[in-house]
Amino acid sequence: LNQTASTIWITGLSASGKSTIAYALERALFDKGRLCYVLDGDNVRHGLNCNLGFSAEDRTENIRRVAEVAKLMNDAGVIVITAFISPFAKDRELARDAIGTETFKEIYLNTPIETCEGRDPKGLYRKARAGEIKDFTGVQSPYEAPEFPSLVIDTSRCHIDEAVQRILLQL
Ligand code: GGZ
Repeated sequence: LNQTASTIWITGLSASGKSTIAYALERALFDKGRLCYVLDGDNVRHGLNCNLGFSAEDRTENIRRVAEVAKLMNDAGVIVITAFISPFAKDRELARDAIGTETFKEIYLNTPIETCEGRDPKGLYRKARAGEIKDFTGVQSPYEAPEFPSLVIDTSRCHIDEAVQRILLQL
């Protein structure tokens, strides 16, 4: 390997398109023969982070562990794509510090909350509005937008293939 593997850190609201873009990007990199892996709530929150919920403290610990795993995988030569809301700017900065500024590419999905809420694939926004879920990001819990992301993508205006191409240009 003549180059450190990157971590592509995708941040944004629930239903903003993080996982969809992450897996499409993984496919595109795989087709180029690159070793890559997606970390998301589905493969991390059920295992490594199964003891964590959605309080601010638990989200911070979730992101800290994900960043350490991403760093290890980058050291092993794997391109890592993360798809976590990661709502707190300070937690993303700690992730950047752990992974390395050159290696960490922050991709901000600024899809409007109205679009995310309209998609509501798991009915979580509806439940949050009904008070059946507390601490839901964008409803009762804050999302702090990145100040200087590598890239900003609004998935209500940008087709998934175009989003993948724009991210590939960052690598
Ligand atoms: C936000 C929640 C919550 C609360 C459950 N707030 O759209 P999803 O369902 O599939 O993805 C969301 C996922 C968020 O987990 P993360 O690990 O990405 O969050 S963080 O980075 O803030 O630690 C959502 C579901 O979990 N979910 N309850 N209260 N999202």
